[in-house]
Amino acid sequence: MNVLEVRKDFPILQQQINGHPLVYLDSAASSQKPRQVIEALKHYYETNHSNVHRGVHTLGSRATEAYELAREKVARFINAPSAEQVIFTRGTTESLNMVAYGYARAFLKEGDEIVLTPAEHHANLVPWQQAAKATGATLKYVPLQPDGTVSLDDVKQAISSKTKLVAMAHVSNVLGTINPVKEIAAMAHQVGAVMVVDGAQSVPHMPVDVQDLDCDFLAFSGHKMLGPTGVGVLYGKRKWLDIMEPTYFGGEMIDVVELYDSTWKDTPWKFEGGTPIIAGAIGLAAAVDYLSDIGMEEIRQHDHRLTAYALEQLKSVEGVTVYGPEDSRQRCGLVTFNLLSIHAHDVSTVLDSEGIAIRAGHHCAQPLMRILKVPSTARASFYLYNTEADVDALVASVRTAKEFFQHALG
Ligand code: 7TS
Repeated sequence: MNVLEVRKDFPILQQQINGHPLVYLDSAASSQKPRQVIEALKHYYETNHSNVHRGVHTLGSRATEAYELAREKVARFINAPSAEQVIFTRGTTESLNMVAYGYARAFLKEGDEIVLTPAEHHANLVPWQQAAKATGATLKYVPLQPDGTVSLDDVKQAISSKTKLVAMAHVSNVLGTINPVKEIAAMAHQVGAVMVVDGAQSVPHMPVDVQDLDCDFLAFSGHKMLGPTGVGVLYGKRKWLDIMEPTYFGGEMIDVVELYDSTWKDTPWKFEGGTPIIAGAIGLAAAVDYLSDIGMEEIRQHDHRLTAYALEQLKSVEGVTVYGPEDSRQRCGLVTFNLLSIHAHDVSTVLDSEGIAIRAGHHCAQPLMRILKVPSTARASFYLYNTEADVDALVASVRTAKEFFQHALG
């Protein structure tokens, strides 16, 4: 992979911010888009747009074909056994809520347990809290190791015959930790529980094979993997999708509608009520093509190299605290840190003045911030268009911020 060639595909990166070349280190929040994805959207709207699955005119057939082809491409990308197991949603948040409504609320009851970690993104935490309240089930948390990793012994302790659902991020959006979700899925299955994997931070950065993981559900977002905003995916095992009720009722998802009752289409269409996310799915398919052409293993290695380099460089700055595992092999694509006791928003503001975009805040993981005993952290996240020079610019700017605040604080 030639990063400098890759960068040419991303028009947004060719600009100056505050008088400096843009250094975009916030892909974990949302990635930038290559020309190929932007072109696919333009081409679709300029030549093929129409509503899908209805009418018999030519544009309708073209749009339907492109939409269903997108489903097949996404299915191949995650090695789903069939395209019918890929549901297009608005993103990870909606995908997880659909499992919380269609599976957890429908099948869990009082006394059942849902196993999570306290490092989950709110999207993989709040829906389970709500499902627990609605069903009388309880939440059980696997404690984190001091370095933020999850130990399989602790998971074993937390899982029991009461466990009905285990939900975990494949990669933490704050610590960057890669969780052993394949092994955890096997443990969940031993007690008859389902394994829900939040793949928002893994699917964009590494090969993810749902059959190899043997997860029951996988949720991810298009916008973090070069695709447009407003589209994401819920993958599910057929046996669950077939028995789950839809979340949204109305047009598109029905089979026969009577005055007092109705029946639904088969999966996945029964989960896609209303006009689906047609352009989003087509844009996501273009993103999947782009990623596949480079190769996910190649991308994983590139992100890993940058993460290892950033870890080493940031640690060399006195006053920087880095969170998460020391060993970069346990991480994927991001480094979260704080500088002295300076608020991460202030650090981020100094970096922005030098054209460097990072994320600062609680990263939608408030319980984890409490464990780390900080109100917020700064996070630099990497993707296929980042270079070692980007990391050097980050570290130089962190040093500038340190000098600035030390001077200002006297
Ligand atoms: N799960 C994880 C692990 C995430 O990182 C995110 C988004 C979500 C779920 C929710 O995804 P959405 O597309 O539905 O919003 N994470 C971040 C982040 O770390 N900074 O901004 C968004």
